[in-house]
Amino acid sequence: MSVSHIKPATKSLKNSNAPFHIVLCKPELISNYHSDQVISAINYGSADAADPNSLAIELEQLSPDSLCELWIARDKLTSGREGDIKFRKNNELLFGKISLDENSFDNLEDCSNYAYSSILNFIHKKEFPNIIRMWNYFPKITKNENTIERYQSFCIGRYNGFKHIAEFERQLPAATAIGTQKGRFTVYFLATTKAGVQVENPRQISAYHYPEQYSPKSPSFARATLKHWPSTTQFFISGTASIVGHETLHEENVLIQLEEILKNIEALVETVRDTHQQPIRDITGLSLMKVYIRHPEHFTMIKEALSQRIGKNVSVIYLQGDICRANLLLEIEAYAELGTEN
Ligand code: 3EB
Repeated sequence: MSVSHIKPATKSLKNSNAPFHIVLCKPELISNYHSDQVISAINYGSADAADPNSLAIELEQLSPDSLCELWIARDKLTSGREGDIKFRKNNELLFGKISLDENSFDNLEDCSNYAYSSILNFIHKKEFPNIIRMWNYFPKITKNENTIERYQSFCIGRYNGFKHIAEFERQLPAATAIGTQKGRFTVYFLATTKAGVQVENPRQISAYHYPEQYSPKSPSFARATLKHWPSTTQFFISGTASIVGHETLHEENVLIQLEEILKNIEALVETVRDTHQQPIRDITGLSLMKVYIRHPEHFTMIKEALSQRIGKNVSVIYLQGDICRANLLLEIEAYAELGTEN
């Protein structure tokens, strides 16, 4: 069984079985790709506003070599817009984004609910009713507002969007929710014609079953999703923190939080390897990681420790971001393309 150790950035699309790739690359490399195959060029900290396929997320990069998260499709894409949602799609996938000015709403809960209701209404009318993965970025995530934390308002709005779907917990995608310093309320997502497979973490309570202390309506996401295609499988790991059961561990120590996070990610990797028979041995078989660090002064320490654990084949981007619980210093999400050839 072969586990791919080729850097995704050097993979040839022609020989690939995946309908799309996610690569981290220097922004100037984007012009090497045909624009009708660019799903999105996600820029952190700065963006080319003139490019309709670019998406700017207001998170500073901590590495000196600034990278762009490039989503590239195998087949040509077309663009569309419905209400506030802009999308790119081909026969296999739809990538959507919504970016809202919170000031147009009474509060963050309404803004979040509007975003989620819009997205869910939109995808259920289209040929891509299955959301595989979602990313949420908005300012000041742990700030108190109207007696609750803004993350909780976001969760309530999101939950009230999902709750109209029958057995919605079984449809929840993998997700990330990270706080920016400023900027718009932004959600982007991947939807497909056929559903993905949810994966939960045996070390953690499912977020949608968290007790009420974290949010009056629990966070609506799965720990990971597997998306099977005819000849390959993609693995999307949600933002993962130093949480065991439902509790934060190691409040004071960012390096021990890192170790706990890697144990959580390892547990997800083992689950897809052993329960879902996927060809991935351990975390060195992941394709990329996005690392969100609350305090920039922790960057060098985390980079050194993480580099030793993941080897050279995992591409990593380090971002300054606020994690949704004040006592969490670090969060890591991951993605892998898992070959199926033996
Ligand atoms: C956690 O496990 C950490 O609300 O969409 C991670 C990933 C977290 C996604 C979300 C929250 C979310 O609870 C926080």
